[in-house]
Amino acid sequence: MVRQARGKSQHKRSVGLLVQPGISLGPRGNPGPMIALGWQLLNIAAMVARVVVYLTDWCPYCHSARRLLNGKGVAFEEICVEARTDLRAWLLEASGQRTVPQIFINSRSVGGFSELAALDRAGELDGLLVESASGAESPLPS
Ligand SMILES: N[C@@H](CCC(=O)N[C@@H](CS)C(=O)NCC(=O)O)C(=O)O
Repeated sequence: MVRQARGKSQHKRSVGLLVQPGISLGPRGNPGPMIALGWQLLNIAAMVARVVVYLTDWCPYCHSARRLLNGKGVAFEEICVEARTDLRAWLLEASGQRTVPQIFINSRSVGGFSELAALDRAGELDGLLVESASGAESPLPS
């Protein structure tokens, strides 16, 4: 099953449009908070990587991965591998791991939630999320 989580690229684009008024307008002539908001919205709009999460519904680590990605405002696809021995076998080959979630950014295996969170702590995740998919990446199975 493929679901689009928060995954509306139109939404991302329309959010980006709010940035300009955010920068130029502020309450009582103080643009500070609006600039901060503008930056935040700009970051959300810039999360353009293709993110795919293979998961199961009941898995706590999957929920944690979802929460982290939602917190970043990034659109991602969820592919449920509950009863999918074919996808489980492919994931083992592609990631070297047997557990879920398995996360791919622009078709590159990032690992599970622990690895995703470690990348975030190291300050490296945002950089990966703003790298746009070139279209040359190998397609991922669903
Ligand atoms: N360190 C991994 C742990 C993931 C994990 O243990 N996932 C459990 C489900 S929550 C799992 O896949 N267990 C084995 C299985 O379901 O086959 C991560 O952070 O993603």
